[in-house]
Amino acid sequence: MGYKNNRVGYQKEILTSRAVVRKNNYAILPHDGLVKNSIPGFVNVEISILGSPRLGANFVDYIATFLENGAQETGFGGDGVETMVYVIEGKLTVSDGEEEHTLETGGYAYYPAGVKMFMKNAQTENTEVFLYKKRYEVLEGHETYKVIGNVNDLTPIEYEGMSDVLYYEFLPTETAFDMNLHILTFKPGASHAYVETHFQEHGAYLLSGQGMYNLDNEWYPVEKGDYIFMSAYVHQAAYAVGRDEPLSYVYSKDCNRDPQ
Ligand code: UGY
Ligand code: MN
Repeated sequence: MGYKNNRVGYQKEILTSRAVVRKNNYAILPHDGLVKNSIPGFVNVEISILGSPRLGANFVDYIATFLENGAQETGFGGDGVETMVYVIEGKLTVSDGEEEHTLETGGYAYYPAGVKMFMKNAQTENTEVFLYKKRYEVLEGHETYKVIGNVNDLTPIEYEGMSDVLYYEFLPTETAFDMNLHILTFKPGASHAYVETHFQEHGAYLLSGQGMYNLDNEWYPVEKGDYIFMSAYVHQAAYAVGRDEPLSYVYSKDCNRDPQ
């Protein structure tokens, strides 16, 4: 616990945080506790590293705001590393150096390992994105390929038969892909049907709403702008609370591989 001077300078305020960090198990990183990082290649981009190997993840997640003329100039990912970008709000151009695509709000791109992703803000206003990268787990005889899409063009799936929990799958469900990015959205009052425990790990960025999240059998309040890391096997379930907005998050999940 610490103290900070408020703007007036003579009153003290006790600093508190909702952040929870249980390395190699789970973490909640609320938006107001994130700091800006300087990462080579990102120019005019405010970026924070979220889940990473230092937390126990086999991937790296980032939340980034591309300012006017913001760009990733040296190429994100590349040798052995696959990448994904999801545009939370704004307009972003992605390119592999040859073919260019402009992603609007809800747009996403997957680039296979070995293909660098160059990015630039395609508007003068800020563009906010969620970024993901992971070392690709090669499977003999299978190869992934570039995927470009927009969530608004996907058909939502009723998650495990529940009409108040919708699920969007960004990538093809083909064996070559060793991960997928999804959106899960709970109407106020909706919840998972049971507490999950599974081999796969997640990094989740909350896009809207408020909820209570069970992590390792502890319940935590969460809201828009929070990031949650869930390692392999950690207990996990959510209830959406609030009246208006659905609890909605974009999250990664590894898939299609047999553990060694
Ligand atoms: O796909 C999933 O495992 C997802 N239902 N997990 C989660 O929301 N924590
Ligand atoms: Mn899960």
